[in-house]
Amino acid sequence: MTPLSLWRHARLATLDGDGWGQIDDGALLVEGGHIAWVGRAAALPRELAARVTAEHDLGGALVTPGLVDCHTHLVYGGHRASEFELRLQGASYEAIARAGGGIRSTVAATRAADEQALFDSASRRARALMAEGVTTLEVKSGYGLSLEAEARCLRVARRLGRHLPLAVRTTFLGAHALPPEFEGRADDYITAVCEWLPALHAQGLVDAVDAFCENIGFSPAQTRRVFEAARALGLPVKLHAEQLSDQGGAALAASFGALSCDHLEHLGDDGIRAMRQAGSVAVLLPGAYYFLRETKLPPIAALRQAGVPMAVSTDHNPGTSPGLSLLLMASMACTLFRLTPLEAVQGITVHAARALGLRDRGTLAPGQRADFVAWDLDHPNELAYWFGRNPVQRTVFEGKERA
Ligand code: DI6
Ligand code: FE
Repeated sequence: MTPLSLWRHARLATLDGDGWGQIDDGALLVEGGHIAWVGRAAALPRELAARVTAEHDLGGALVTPGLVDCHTHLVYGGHRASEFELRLQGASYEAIARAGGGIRSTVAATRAADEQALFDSASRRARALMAEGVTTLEVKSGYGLSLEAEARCLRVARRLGRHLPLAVRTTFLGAHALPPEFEGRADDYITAVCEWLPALHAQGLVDAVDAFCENIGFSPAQTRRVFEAARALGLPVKLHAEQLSDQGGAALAASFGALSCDHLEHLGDDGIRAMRQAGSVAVLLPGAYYFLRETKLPPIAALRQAGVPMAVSTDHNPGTSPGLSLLLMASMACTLFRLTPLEAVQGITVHAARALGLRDRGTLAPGQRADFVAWDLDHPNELAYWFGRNPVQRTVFEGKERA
């Protein structure tokens, strides 16, 4: 029998069910990287207690599931601080993109960077997220925009997952922007993206497929072609939808059973209905809303009323959300988007896991991965309350304490 380790003296917020799932005097029993049992310490069955080989005292800390950042563009070269200055002087994000700046400038810097440099900068960023309790991280490509450079970025993402105590999910976002060598030939570029996908998938580099469906990105018809290529390989899709305008992207993505539709500031009722029917998660990205000084709010009340699960993520990227604090995003989801603290915390745990198609994490329950965080907090609503403070005490990843 595999050894059992008992993590005791915890105040648990399991997030299992509709509420916080609070259990005072709680304990977790971990077996081989998974949770074998969770509950009130006094209720631990005798036969399990007899098999415990290691005990850890959590000192009465609040314990939640490990955090999940379900939408990041973590791998890229350079930064865009000068573009930020231009925008502060009045230039719009779209105008900068149309003039060949924006995403394209990061593509140039990413292509110029070698794999080790990309790994070094991305792992520094990943460590910043991990320090705040992130145990699962999604990483998109989308700044290479050639087969070779997209593969390089996805390899870097995979390497992060091998070298750090962190679970990494990769998403191919070849349809992020039109690279300069395809200027005026967007349909040809989409053909290329659809050809690259099987090659990248064959190298084990792709867990999901995404696109930027927008007037400065790709049309719904082009997005559909990318999704058909994904479906042919059995890969799940997600979409940057309705960020700057309503393109009907969410409904399109939902018709492909999308795991999630992300951004959604301009989402309409049809999109909400389609997402509800497909079971797609709405991924809210308050960092991009804030940094673009957007004023159109995503339709939170309507999403809530429709029962569409809402996740919250950093959208970390150099152009529209250069932030590395998932807890700050939880706070901003409340102040800017009017989520409740419970919704915000579900958004960075259980619903974020669902946005990645993962059902083995995001709550504290038997059978779930043993990824959890001990916090110097009284109540889990404080996760969305403090900002600029890191209340992490200890993080356990796959049953082992992270240094
Ligand atoms: N929407 C975003 O907010 C990021 N990508 C996207 O499709 C921004 C990417 C960037 O500006 O570099
Ligand atoms: Fe994004």
